Amino acid sequence: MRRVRVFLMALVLVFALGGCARRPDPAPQPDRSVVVGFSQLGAESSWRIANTASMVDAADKYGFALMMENANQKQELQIKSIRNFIASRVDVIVFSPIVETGWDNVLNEAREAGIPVILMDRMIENADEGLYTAYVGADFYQEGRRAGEYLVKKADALEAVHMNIVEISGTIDSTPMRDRRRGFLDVIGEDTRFTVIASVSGDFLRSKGEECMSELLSRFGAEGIDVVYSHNDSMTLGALDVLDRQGVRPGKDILLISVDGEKEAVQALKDGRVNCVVQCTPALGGSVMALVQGLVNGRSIPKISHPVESAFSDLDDPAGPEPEGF
Ligand code: GYE
Repeated sequence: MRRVRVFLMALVLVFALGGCARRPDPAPQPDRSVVVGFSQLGAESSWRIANTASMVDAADKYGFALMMENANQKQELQIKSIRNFIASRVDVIVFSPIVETGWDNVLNEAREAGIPVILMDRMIENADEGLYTAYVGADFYQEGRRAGEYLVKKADALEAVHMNIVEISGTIDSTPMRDRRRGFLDVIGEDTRFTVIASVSGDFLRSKGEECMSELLSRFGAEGIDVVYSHNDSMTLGALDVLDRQGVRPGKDILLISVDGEKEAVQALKDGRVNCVVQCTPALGGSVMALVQGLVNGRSIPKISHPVESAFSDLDDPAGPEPEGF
């Protein structure tokens, strides 16, 4: 009996020591066999450039091979890229639809080929839910509301009786353009202190923001405009250049409300040249690749994921959190 016990103890010891001596498992090797086809819509703004970098970094971290094509703001090129990804039999397609309509045929082709599609950043209109597997991007309607809520508070603080607003919008029929407008109007709509006197599209481009601002100033004069609501920082920075040249004091003579949170705009906010920056994060790559990993592992993934965002303005408590900018 005693001998059996000794033998068993020895056996336990051998296993225990064996366990200690075992080398740690090697670090997981990147799975380059997973191929992600990514159609980026363009390089129109700092936001877009940071977003592309975030996708490339995250794919690298997850060890996925990224087939990336940039469409230079042309929908036909995005459709061509998606067809190319289908023909190449990628594992997952990710794309940022430049506008909301016109995707049904190509997305049906992806569905027939059995390739899941993740919409990144922008949505598609009235989509048959089966045409895409998931959406990862901002809640643009809430961003628009945050812009409107800031303006209401600012008007209260200034005891403004009436304010003329001009809107410089993003790419017509894109999700951020539609929803940033809708959210903003839903907040200020019933308030008789506000009138939107013009809405022009600057296509999210700095150069067009500049053109739009010049045109608006020549149409209404600086005295005729109290507020510029610009759908992104690039266009706001273009507008600032024009205001500077024309001797109008941005942030004082005319209030500026912007969206995104790129470094230059955050600096302009700190300098009092922009009044409010609604945050929209371009860092979506990590969430997208986590979903790709989930799909590859056969897990079910959430249909809609929004990043947590806020807004920064000249009404904030100076002791509060500092915006970082990207
Ligand atoms: O605000 C703008 C970019 O779709 C959220 O597109 C994106 C927008 C962003 O060009 O700067």
